[in-house]
This record gives sequence, structure tokens and C-alpha cells, in this order.
Amino acid sequence: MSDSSDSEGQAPHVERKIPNILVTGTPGTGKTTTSEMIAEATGLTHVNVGDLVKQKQLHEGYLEEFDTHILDEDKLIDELEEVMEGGGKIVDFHSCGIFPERWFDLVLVLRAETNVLYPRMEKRNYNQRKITENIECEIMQVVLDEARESYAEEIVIELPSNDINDMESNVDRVRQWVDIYKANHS
Ligand code: DAT
Repeated sequence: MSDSSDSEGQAPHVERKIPNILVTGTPGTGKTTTSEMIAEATGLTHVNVGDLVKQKQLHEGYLEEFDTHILDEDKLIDELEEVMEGGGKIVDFHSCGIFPERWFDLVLVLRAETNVLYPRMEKRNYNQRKITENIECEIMQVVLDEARESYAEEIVIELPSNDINDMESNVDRVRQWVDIYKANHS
């Protein structure tokens, strides 16, 4: 990864001994489950941003129509800034362009086929509107495009997450990547 500062005046990338990883993707693609497994395999700490937003009230209220909280981005970034500084975090969130680029050493975008994603969302009792929006978002690869626009090309990795074999292979790849990262930054 380059060590140059970006055009938005952010601090230059700091080399961390232990990496920070962003796990993103449409709801239901397996971010939370995969992040927990990566945490267990690597010893890194899982930060579930959705839960944090609710716990610490980092939102400006609830939007009934869309069955979602309105994120207070500034509050969220302030809350996470110190947490991210030490490295070793796996941040799990369905959106990725709001975070400073300098926070992450690897960005994983989980992808799932419509036929597996749909029942996962139905199981969560999402309303029809929310299911349709999320399915469209996945088909149009909205999160992948957002990740590619927000982070350096070489750190954004698209990973299939259709079944348990995909998940295990993804976790294993990340575990190996973390081992190499640590060896190169010790
Ligand atoms: P997310 O955090 O992206 O919303 P999740 O980890 O909560 O997704 O997963 C939603 C549900 O789908 C959960 O019951 C686990 C299941 N699931 C996700 N990815 C999977 C995969 N690759 N193989 C099998 N089940 C998966």
C-alpha cells in the first residue's frame, strides 16, 4: 500500500503492526458471521458497527419506512477513531465509503447470489421493500463499487459468500494474509 496522503487532507497512512480489516457487503452476505470467524482464527477484534450505532446511539433517529437508523456519521467516526488507532480490528458494516481510507489495510466485499440472499433476509423478517432494495443493491454491486471508489484498488477483495465452503475458504485466506502481514510488519 502507498504511504502518500490523500487529496482530502487525511493523515498519511501509518504502518500498523497488526492490520485493520473492513468487512463490507449487502446485508445478509455474511459479514458478521465471517468477521467473528476471522476474529477467532486471527485473534483480531470484531467491531460490529451496526450494534455499536444502536448501543451508543450514534444515530439521529429511526426511519420506520426503511426499517433503519439514520446514521450520525460524525459521531460514529469520532467514536471509532481511537479504537482504530491501535490496529487489529475487523470492522463489519454494510456501507464503506464513510470511513477514512487510512484506517484499513484490507477491504473485503462479500457477495452472494440472489437465490441465497433472499431467504437469508426473509429469515430476518425484513419487510418486502427492504428485501427488494437490498437484492437490487447486490445485483448492481453497489457496495463493491463504493469500496473500489473509496480505497486503493489493491486492497479491495471481492469474496463469494454463498455457502459454508465459501465462508471457510474466505476465513482461511484472510488468516494467511494476516500471518504474512504480521511477519512483514514485526
Ligand atoms: P450480515 O452480517 O452480512 O448481515 P450475517 O453474517 O448476519 O450477514 O449472515 C446472515 C445469515 O446468513 C446468517 O444466518 C448466516 C447466514 N450466512 C451468511 N453467509 C453465509 C455463508 N457463506 N454460508 C452459509 N450461511 C451464511
